[in-house]
Amino acid sequence: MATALKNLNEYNKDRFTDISGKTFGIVVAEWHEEITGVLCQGAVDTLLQHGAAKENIFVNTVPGSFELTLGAQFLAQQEEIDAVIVLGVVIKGDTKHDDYINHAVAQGITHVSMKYNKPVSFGLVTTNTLEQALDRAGGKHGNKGVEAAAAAIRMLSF
Ligand code: DLZ
Repeated sequence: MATALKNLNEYNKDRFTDISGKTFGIVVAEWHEEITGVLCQGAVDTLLQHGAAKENIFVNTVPGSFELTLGAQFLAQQEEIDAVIVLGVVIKGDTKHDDYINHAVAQGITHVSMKYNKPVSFGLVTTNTLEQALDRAGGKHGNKGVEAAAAAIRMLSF
């Protein structure tokens, strides 16, 4: 498995486009902001490391993850934006709110991506506990903001 992945990465290496002239919109939910802030930092750092210019990265916040879809649409509809990165954390509670929000965001941003023919990457951390969310925001399971940014870059190279 590790070898196969390594080969895949070798193959993809040449297919990463130059993103120095690309413009990115990031939309971040304010719920669990101590975690979404880490996701956002990971996404921004990844874009910068791959050559994006700081002035070409636009970060916007929305109240909660449910609002991420409209936030993504506000960004995607702007001609100068090349890709959108969506970041939020939804933690399971006593009710089914998490299910509704997660499905709405997944479907909503897919729709936005198709409508504007632009990458819109899904950086929504959906967990049962706060600890699991922290594990995915710079913890033992990495940083999903980094992964979402990498997915956007990869799709711009398609
Ligand atoms: C209401 C709500 C709840 C219960 N939980 C979360 C959550 O875990 N993560 C999140 O990003 N947002 C949550 N929200 C807020 C909703 O996403 C939304 O902002 C409100 O329902 C207002 O539309």
